[in-house]
Amino acid sequence: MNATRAQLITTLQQTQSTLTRLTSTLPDSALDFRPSPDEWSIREILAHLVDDDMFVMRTRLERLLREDNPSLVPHDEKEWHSQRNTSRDKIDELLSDFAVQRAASLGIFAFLREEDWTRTGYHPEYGNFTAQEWLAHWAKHDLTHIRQIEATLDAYNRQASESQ
Ligand code: NI
Repeated sequence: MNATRAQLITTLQQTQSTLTRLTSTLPDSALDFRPSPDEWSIREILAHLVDDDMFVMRTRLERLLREDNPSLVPHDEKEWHSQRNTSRDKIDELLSDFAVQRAASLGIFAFLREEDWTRTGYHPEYGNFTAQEWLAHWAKHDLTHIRQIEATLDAYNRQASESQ
């Protein structure tokens, strides 16, 4: 396995422990805090990461592997947010659901043979991409949302100290 690929997989492996470290002991007031009315709370970011692994990221990877250059459909996050299942929104549920989904996703990456990494799909926003490029996109998506959680937590802590 090449170094970049191994590094990207390590990034995906580390997300679960990073999310746990950042969020597992937060009070509900921090989990539900919004930096602004149209931004997601930390709880919603975690739910997005669970659902994305289950319904978007891994589903697209599976289609890449099973179909020849499948045409993938854009995922509407606003629609997702308004329709999402909120029945497993407790912090321990979100973190354990993420662990299960991420393990399943990593299981697929571990299963790929060298020739599988060059399989392609087409997406209207991203154009043509390979399984390898999808892995890079996925790792970047993790890091973007981890930074978003950190920034939201900073904003929460700032307003909490200002209101004292
Ligand atoms: Ni996202």
